[in-house]
Amino acid sequence: MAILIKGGMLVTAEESFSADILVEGEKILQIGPNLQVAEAEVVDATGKMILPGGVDPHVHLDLPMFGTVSSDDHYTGTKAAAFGGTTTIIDFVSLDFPTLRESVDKWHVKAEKAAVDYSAHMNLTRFDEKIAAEIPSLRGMGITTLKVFTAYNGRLRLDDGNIFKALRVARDNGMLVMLHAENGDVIDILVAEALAAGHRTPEWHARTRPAWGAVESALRAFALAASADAPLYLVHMNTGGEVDMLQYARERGLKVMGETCPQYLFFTEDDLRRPDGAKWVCSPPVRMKTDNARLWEGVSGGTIQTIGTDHCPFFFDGTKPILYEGKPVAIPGKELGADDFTKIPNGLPGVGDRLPILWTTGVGSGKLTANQFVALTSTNPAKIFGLYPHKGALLPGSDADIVIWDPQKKVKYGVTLSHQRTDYNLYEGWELTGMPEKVFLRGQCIVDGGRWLGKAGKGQFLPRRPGAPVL
Ligand code: DUC
Ligand code: ZN
Ligand code: ZN
Repeated sequence: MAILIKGGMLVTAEESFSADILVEGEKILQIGPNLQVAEAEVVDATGKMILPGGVDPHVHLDLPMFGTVSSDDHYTGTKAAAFGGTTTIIDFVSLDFPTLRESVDKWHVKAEKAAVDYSAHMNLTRFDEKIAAEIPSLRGMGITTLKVFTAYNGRLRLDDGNIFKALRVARDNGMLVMLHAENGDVIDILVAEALAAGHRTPEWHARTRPAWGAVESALRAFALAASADAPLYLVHMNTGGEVDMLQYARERGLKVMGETCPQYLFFTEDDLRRPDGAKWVCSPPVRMKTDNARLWEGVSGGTIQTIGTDHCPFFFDGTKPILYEGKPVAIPGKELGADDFTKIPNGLPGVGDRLPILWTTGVGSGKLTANQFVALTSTNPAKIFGLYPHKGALLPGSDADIVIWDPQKKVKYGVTLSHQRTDYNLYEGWELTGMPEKVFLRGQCIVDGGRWLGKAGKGQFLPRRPGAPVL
């Protein structure tokens, strides 16, 4: 039966207006005032806001790392996403097999239990003539984005020449290169020195990965992109200096874009000095208050285009089970690095926290308009990653991925409200105003208040189009 959502305030990236939405099957059929339909299930959204489902362009699910695995898989992570109002996620394919094709095929097997719609970026962590020749075939697999690293020497990093070559292949195929910017050489030296000096605590994770490495490698990659006449997307921006570099490059007409993540807007090295500091260990690390502030300027002023999460959770204490869907689960986590910061699995939970946290701290505080919030968390990622207007939009013909948002709902947020499969939440005890009330995925209600109506395997793989716009 059709669904008629009545009386809500639609919030898009451009405007807010009162209207009804008629959903037929998986799509939005009609939007307008006082829609009358003979046979439809009516959902009263009076006093609520209607947002397009969130699009998280940066998550890691079921990712083996540090002798363990990130604790959300493609089912649990996408369920958590849905509870937080996100109906599309983009994961990463690890280049673990000889060919791109094999790596993508293996990833599909893991990903098919997703409960919301999903796609993937390709981690381009090896580059030679064979890989270069195979890249164009990724388009046929629906993958149009390549992530490269300037850190993790000997494992993930490509040298500048190969990044330049990858940028040219991407340009010729309408693909987009994404950059993890840190200085791998400097990190390796500082880590060795820190360990030799007996430094073992989590704060050394940040102290051995200096902000200047992120700043200089971001600018270096922007220069490579300019030289290759190719677009580039800077992931997980974490320093004020990167905002400065992005602004500098964009003012000069370079086709460069940026993403930050909530953790870089709120947390600092001081959090790493807490007794439970390992909870905040991620790469790149959280920085200083001045970085938080400049990143906020970047998102509110329009220099930064998207807010993703880099969701990659681990248990804080993976020796103690938690109950997940009624069953005990324990997965080795941050305790692996209790005596050595280099052994702490890198990564944080966040896929379900993103919209609730940013609504209160961004829209509630006046740093963002509701329209900017939608642009940063849904519409812009959908556009940049070739999913718009299928996703990221409230338009006739778009997928009916719809969040009924209660702007008045007050909660004390934390691990019991977020559905991420881990034993802690970075925002424990935060007082939030504004939460998702109902979440629809292609016309199906999958979250209704606290009730989970979704199912493993109901998410669809989203093949993406090449030639997506540079915003
Ligand atoms: N950073 C993390 O902290 N974890 C996963 C991948 C990444 O880039
Ligand atoms: Zn990264
Ligand atoms: Zn990442």
